[in-house]
Amino acid sequence: MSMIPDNARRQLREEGWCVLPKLMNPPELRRVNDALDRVVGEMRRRGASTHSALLDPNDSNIRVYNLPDWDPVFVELLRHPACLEIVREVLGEGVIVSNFSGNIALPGSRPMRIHSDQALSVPDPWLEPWALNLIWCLDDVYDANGATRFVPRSHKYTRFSEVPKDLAEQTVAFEAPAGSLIAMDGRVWHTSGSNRTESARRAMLFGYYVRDFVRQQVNWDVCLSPETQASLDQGARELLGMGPKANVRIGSALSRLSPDAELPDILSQGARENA
Ligand SMILES: O=C(O)CCC(=O)C(=O)O
Repeated sequence: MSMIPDNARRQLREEGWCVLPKLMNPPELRRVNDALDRVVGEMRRRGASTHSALLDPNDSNIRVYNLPDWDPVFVELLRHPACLEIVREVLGEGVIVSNFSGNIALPGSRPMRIHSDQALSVPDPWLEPWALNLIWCLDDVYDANGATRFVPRSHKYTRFSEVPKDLAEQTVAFEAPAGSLIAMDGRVWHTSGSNRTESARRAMLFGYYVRDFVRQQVNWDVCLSPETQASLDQGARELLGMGPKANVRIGSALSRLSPDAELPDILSQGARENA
């Protein structure tokens, strides 16, 4: 049975986003939050910076990269059945994880620059979704605590020249209870909000999935430790796009010498798949 209600599916297609509320139950949410707290504690213990000065105006944003290397729970999140269902529906069967990182916006945090993630990975024109963000809310997220801000329907912009200069002024904040998953078309223009609260944390995890011919932001073969790599099963390795082979799936029927498939069949099959 589908985990994605029809109205959410329609909203994702037409508006570029949808929220699947409370996909994690309280113990699951606690487990993920505990893991994230451990990561931040360990980064501090090692003296690693949690401030990305290239992205964030001040150090009230705590950035955590390479999540699958820190705890198996993050690999489980990437493979959550709802995530796999929705990425396959939007991007098709050939999907890999380009990046998985966390951004904890503490009081005083300020917005980064507005962008679409597909525009970070793929030159224009952006005619189809080649990327999808699946964002886990580890706290209630809302305007005042700096929830991600986005421009509804901005996935319709196909070129840099179409993107309005005042786009940052058209954003609205996501609102979702802790444990929810936000699905956002990779072409949606968005930014982080300002956390204007006294004490409310806003932690969100950003799973960035792409079609498997798009080069990943992270090379997992290099970034995951040998121990993590050894712990991954074949399904996880494939989802992370790991191993000696990279971009060989799409044209495989075309190049393979096979007595069962003649060129005209392959050409019409390819035309159907690309339609
Ligand atoms: O933290 C957020 O709300 C947005 C983060 C983001 O868009 C990014 O890191 O690219």
